[in-house]
Amino acid sequence: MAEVFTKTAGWLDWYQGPSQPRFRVPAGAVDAHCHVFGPGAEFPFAPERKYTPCDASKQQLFALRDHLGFARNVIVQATCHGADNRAMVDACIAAQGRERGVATVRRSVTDAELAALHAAGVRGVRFNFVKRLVDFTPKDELLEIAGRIGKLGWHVVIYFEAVDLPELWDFFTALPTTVVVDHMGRPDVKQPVDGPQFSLFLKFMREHQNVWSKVSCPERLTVTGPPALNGEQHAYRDVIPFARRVVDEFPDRVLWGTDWPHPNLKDHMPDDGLLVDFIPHVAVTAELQRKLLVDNPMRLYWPEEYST
Ligand code: 0GY
Repeated sequence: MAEVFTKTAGWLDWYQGPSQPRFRVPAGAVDAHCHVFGPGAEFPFAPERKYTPCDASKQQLFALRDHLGFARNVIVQATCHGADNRAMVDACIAAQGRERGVATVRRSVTDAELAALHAAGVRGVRFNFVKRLVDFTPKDELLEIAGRIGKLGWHVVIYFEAVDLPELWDFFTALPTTVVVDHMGRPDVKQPVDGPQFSLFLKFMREHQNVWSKVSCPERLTVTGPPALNGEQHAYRDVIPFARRVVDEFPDRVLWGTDWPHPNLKDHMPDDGLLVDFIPHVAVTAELQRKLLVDNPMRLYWPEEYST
């Protein structure tokens, strides 16, 4: 009998019936950071997980993609599934080329398993350093994995919090692949955009041309909170200067994603339609929007279909 999972106390379900965004994403736009959770009865959550989510199926993800006007998604393996990539792979295969995946693998992964992941649409691995989400993995193990997946043309996605960047700097700058940072390295947006913490992140991108960033998750980073229900002009306004600075300075190395179904949010659950309305505040011209939503993710995840 399938195991029955009970979601973690305080866990909010994802937003039902998201609004129609006012901002129309360009044709061919990619939501480059989202997840699937289970369903637990079909794809059980990992024993080592730090939280138990609600179900968020591939059909629900595809419906959101279509509703928001995106053409494609990149599904990032969530920690609640550990290194069992079956739910993500199942979604990628079902989408018939409209989804790519970022997996979690251990050192024990075989070349045949990597080849099967590639065939399913996986183009990267995620290394997670957020202590509330994962147990520590030795750096030599991660470097070994990075060397192997680099040979497949894959990249490494890193997730960490801003206070940990100094300690992780040497490891990150030793990675031999393209490196994609989740959510701008989670800056503390109470600090100034020109302050020492975010300046270090900008230096990281400036000095290392292989480093990209997702300018995602205003709902996670904000202190001022969500937009008013009427969709006020400055949704998540305290995050805008940070994301805008990254887009302006590195327009060819930025990605954007909804982060649906928004794991671990306990204060408010964003309306994904309003999250899309955040985009023109951080990528302020049609050209920047095209780079952020189409050119950059296509170059990274669908290079065989991408031509300038
Ligand atoms: C995110 C953020 C979080 C969680 C995960 O894999 C995950 O569990 O990524 C978080 O809790 O900050 O990018 O989805």
